[in-house]
Amino acid sequence: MTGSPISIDLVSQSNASASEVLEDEYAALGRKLERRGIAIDAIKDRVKDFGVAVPSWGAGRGGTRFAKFPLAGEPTNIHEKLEDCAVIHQLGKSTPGVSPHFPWDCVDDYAGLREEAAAYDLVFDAVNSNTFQDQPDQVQTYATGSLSSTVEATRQQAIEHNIDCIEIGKKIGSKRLTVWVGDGTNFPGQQDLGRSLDRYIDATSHVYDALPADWTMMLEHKMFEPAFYSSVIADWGSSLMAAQELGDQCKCLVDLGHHAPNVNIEQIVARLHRAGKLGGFHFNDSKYGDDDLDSGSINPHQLFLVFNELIEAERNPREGFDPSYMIDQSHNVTDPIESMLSSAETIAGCFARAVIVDREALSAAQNDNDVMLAFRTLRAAYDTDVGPILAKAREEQGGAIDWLGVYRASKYRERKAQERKAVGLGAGIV
Ligand code: AFD
Ligand code: MN
Ligand code: MN
Repeated sequence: MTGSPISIDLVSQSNASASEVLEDEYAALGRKLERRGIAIDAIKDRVKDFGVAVPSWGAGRGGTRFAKFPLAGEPTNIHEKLEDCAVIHQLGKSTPGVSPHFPWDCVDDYAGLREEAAAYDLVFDAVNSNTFQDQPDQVQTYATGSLSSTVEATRQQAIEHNIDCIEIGKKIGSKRLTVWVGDGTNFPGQQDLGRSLDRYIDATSHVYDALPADWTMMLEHKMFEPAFYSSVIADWGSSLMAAQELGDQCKCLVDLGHHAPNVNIEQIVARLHRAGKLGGFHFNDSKYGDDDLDSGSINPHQLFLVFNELIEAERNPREGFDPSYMIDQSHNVTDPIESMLSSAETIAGCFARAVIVDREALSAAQNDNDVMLAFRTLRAAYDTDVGPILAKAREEQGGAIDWLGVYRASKYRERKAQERKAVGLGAGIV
C-alpha cells in the first residue's frame, strides 16, 4: 500500500510543463481581483481548507433500474474503493474524507480499515446506514418499511442496524450518522400518513439515544423513490419536524437531487440554517429526479447559489454552523474517478465564487432595494473564472494542475483491470 497510488514523478513532470501558463493566468486573475479589493492568495487559502467527502459507493459504476454496465477495473470491496478515493484525493486535493455505507463496506477489522485510510491520507466522514434493502442473513424484511414499519420487530431491527453503524463509526473515527430510509407508500390509503411519521420518529429516537455526545445524526429527506405515492421523510419540512423533535444532535441533510424540479433549494438551505438544523449536503445534479448526475453538470448556477447561502450562513452562524459536505452521485457512463475529480473541482469552484462575492456591496444593494445592482453583484462573482485559483491550490498541495491528463497518462484504470476481479452484470443501485 502506498499513500500515492499515482506516480509522484508523473504528477511533478506534468505540473512542471503546465506551471508557466498557470502562473500567467493566476497573476492576471490576481490583478483583476485586486481591482475589486480581493487578495487572490487569501481565496486560494480558503480553497485549500475546503473539503468535500466522496461516497465509497460512488467509486464503483452505478446503474439504473434497467442495467449496469461495469467498468473493467472498478472496485469491488472497500479496500479497492479506498485506493480509488486515494487517487481522487492525490490528484485533486479537495476530497480528504470518505463516507462509507453499511453493510456494503463491512469488514472484520475496523481499526485496520482506519489505518488503511490514514496511510492514504484519508479519513472517514459520515457513516451511512442502509435499511432500504434486505440483506441475505436478515430476519425481518424492509419491503414495507424500516424505521416506520408497522411491525415492531422490523423497527427494532432497523434501530439495531443504525446503532451498529454508530459502533462501526466510532472505530473508524467518524462523528456523524446519515440516515436515509426508503420508507413510504405506493398507493393512497396504503398507510396512515401521520402515524407512519410517529413510528419513524419514535424508532429514530432510540438511535438518537445511542449517539455519543460529540456526534451528529443527519436525516436525509427525499421526495419520492422507491416509494412513488408518499415518502415518510419526503421533504425538508418533515425532516425539520423530526430533527426538532429528536434533539440538538439531530440535523437535516440536503441532497440536491431529492426535490421536485424547480424547487428553490438555496432557500431551503437558508431556512434550515435559520432553524440551526443545517447538518450537511449530498452534492449531485439532476435534470428530472434523483438523477445523481455529476455536481454542477446540469445547473452550476444553482450550486453557486447554494454556496452563496452557505457563505452567508458562515458569516451569520446563528445556532452554530458546521455542515458536512459530501458527494452522492451515480456514475453510469464515466470513470467514477474522473467524475468525482470533476465534481469536486466544480464544488470547490462554486465555493470560491461564493467567497469572492462582494458582501458589503450586496447587502447595501439589498437594503436599498437596488434590484439590478444586487443581481449584478452576485453575477460578477459567478462570472469569474476561478480555475487558476483551484489549479494553484492543487499544485501547492502536491496535486495535479491537469488532473485529467495525469490520471489518463497513469493508466491507473488499465492496471486495475488486470489486477482486480471482474464485476458481474445485473442491476445497479439507484
Ligand atoms: C439514495 C440516497 C442516500 C443513499 C443512496 C444509496 O441519496 O444517500 O445512501 O442513495 O444508494 O438515493
Ligand atoms: Mn443522498
Ligand atoms: Mn439519492
